[in-house]
Amino acid sequence: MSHFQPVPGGSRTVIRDRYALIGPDSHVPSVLPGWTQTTAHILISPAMGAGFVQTLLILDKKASGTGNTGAEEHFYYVLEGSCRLNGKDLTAGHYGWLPPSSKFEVQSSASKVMRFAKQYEPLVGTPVPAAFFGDSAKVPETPFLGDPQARLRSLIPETDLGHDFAVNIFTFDPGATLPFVEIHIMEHGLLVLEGGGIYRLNDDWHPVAQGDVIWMAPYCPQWFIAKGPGPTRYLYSKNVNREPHTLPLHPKG
Ligand code: UGY
Ligand code: MN
Repeated sequence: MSHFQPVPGGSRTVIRDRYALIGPDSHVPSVLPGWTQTTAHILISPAMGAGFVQTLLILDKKASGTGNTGAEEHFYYVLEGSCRLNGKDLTAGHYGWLPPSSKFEVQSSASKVMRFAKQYEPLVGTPVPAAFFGDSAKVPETPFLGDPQARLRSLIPETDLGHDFAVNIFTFDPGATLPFVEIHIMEHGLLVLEGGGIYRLNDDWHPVAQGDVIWMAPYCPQWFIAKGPGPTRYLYSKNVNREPHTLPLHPKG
C-alpha cells in the first residue's frame, strides 16, 4: 500500500462520529506484543467508537505472532502471500476463525492479513463454536435480496447462533448497487478488496478504491454503487444473532 499524498497536508481519510473512511495513505504502524517482524496497522478500534478491532498485519518472511484470544474471537483473512495459523497453511482468500480463550500461533513466509477481533458474547444454552478454516473461493455466492448483480458470500455460518459475528464478501458487477439506503443497528468494518465505486456514509458520498477501509457505526445510513469496468469486491464484518444491550436505569432523585 503506497503512501500516495495527492496534495501536501491533504488526505482522503475522514474520521467522523458515525463512520470513518481510512485510505492506505494515512496508515501508521503499531508494535503489537507477541508479534515479530510484523507491521500492524490498527485501522478500526474502540478508540474511535467501534465495538471491535480491525487490524492490517503485514508479515515479513520470518514473521510470527503468538498469544491467546482471551475474551475475544479472532477472524483472520489472508489478502496476499501465505502463512500458517495454528498449524493450518493459508494463502490469499483463505481464512480462519478462533473462539475466545484459544491460543493463536501465526508463522509467515511474507503475507498480508486482515484481522478482526471482537469480545465474544456467549448465548446461554448454545455452545461456543469450534475453530474453523475456509477458502472464500469455495463459498457459494447468493444473490443479495434477489439481485444477481450483487452477490454475497458468508464466511462464518450465521445460521449457528453460537456465532455473534459475521464476515462476508460482497461482489458487485459494474453499476450494481445496494438496493436501498440501509440503516441498521449492526456495525460494519469493511475493506475494499478489488475495484471501487461511490459509498454513501451518513450524508456524505465518497469515492472508494481497493485498500480503503470503512467503519460504519450502528445506524449509519449506507449505500454503495460499483463503478467498473471489472467487478468490485469488499470484505466486511457485522455483529449478528444477539439482542441489543439495555442501559442501566438512571438512579432516581
Ligand atoms: O449486510 C449488510 O448489512 C450489508 N448489506 N451492508 C453493506 O454492504 N454496507
Ligand atoms: Mn449494512
